[in-house]
Amino acid sequence: METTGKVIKCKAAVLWETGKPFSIEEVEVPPPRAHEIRVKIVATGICRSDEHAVHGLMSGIKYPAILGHEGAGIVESVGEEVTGVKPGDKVIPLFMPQCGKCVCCHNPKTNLCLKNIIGVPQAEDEKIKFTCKGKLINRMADISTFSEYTILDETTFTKIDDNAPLDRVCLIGCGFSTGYGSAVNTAKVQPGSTCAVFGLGGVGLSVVIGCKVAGATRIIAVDINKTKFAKAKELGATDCLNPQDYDQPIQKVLADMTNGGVDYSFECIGRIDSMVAALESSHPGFGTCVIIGVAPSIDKISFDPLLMLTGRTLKGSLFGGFKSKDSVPKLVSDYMAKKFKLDELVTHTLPFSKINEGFELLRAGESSAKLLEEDTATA
Ligand code: PAD
Ligand code: ZN
Ligand code: ZN
Repeated sequence: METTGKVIKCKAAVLWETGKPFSIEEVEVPPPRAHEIRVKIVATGICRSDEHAVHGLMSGIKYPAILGHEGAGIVESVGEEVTGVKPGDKVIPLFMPQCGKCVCCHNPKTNLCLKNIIGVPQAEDEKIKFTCKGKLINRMADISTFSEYTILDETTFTKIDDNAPLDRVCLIGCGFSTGYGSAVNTAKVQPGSTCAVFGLGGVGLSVVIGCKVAGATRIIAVDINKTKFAKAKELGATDCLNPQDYDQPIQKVLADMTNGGVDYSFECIGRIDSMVAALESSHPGFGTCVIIGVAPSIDKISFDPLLMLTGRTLKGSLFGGFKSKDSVPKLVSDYMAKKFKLDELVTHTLPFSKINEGFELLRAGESSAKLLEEDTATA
């Protein structure tokens, strides 16, 4: 390709300061080094974790930064020693890397990789791949999908089916896999069980899909925004509750509805009070609560220890427990084989240049997953 080996100048959404809107800027993306590839991002979703990062609430991100971690794209060029992928191949960037070498990668009980930002912080220069107006721009989760081109280390991408629609399977890069896997891997929802899902954004709706695929017979969806209920029902929720409609705490309402509590509860909001409510709504003796929502690290969770002594299980899940490099291609194939729904999660599709409008939709609670696609006007 004519760009191979050269610096590419392209558009990216730069967050110069936390709490400010993104600026669409021209950035320079260097050629990939050994063990890296350079990818043209074709579509990217906006996840609530990006919004947390806008406000400086995700640990491990330095600013100015290019955010975005739910994308899909096409390989533009490959660095030395990269195997198994060539220009033109379709890939999904992985915010949870899988190095295949560390103690966690070798352990089937976890999908964490010690290369992960949540595990061991990487050297500063490892994170910096972009420049803009002479300044170094930091990255999010070492992948930064809010850019027309991005550099990916071989541990942070996976090749997918050549026929996969990138404007759909990008959701497998975060929200879908996170929710779906939390049900089928982390909780291991059993057929005939009862589930409660707190929060019906892209993640919570994907939990609903996972519970349904796993054979749950009752799926109770909880959200303060009633406009989310129609989609939740379409995807498999059997009951929808707005906590604001009740005088009692929602965990009490759930316990009354389910003969003492649910088999599995999932917190997909990122609020400490909802995490405790989700735990309290799981049945004593055998209930399992899975925390998925990301709360600021300064928040501390506190609850009655008796909740644990009486036999509930509290778990957390990142990326739905999926070992990313191994699992994402299979999830893409399963989507193409129509084993689960995904298209229903997309509520809006915007050109990349309207990224700030996409975030406004998220803040207004009007969307579950928003996609930003290549913007021919600004490409
Ligand atoms: P979203 O903002 O699209 O959805 C959140 C939903 O929660 C919305 O429908 C809100 O109306 C609803 N909500 C807000 N407050 C309440 C409340 N008090 N009671 C009930 N419902 C409420 O977010 P999302 O689906 O993109 O992400 C959800 C969380 O999951 C968020 O904290 C995000 O950072 C986290 C996340 N975790 C992982 C992971 O790997 N663990 C991955 C991706 C996202
Ligand atoms: Zn995400
Ligand atoms: Zn690893």
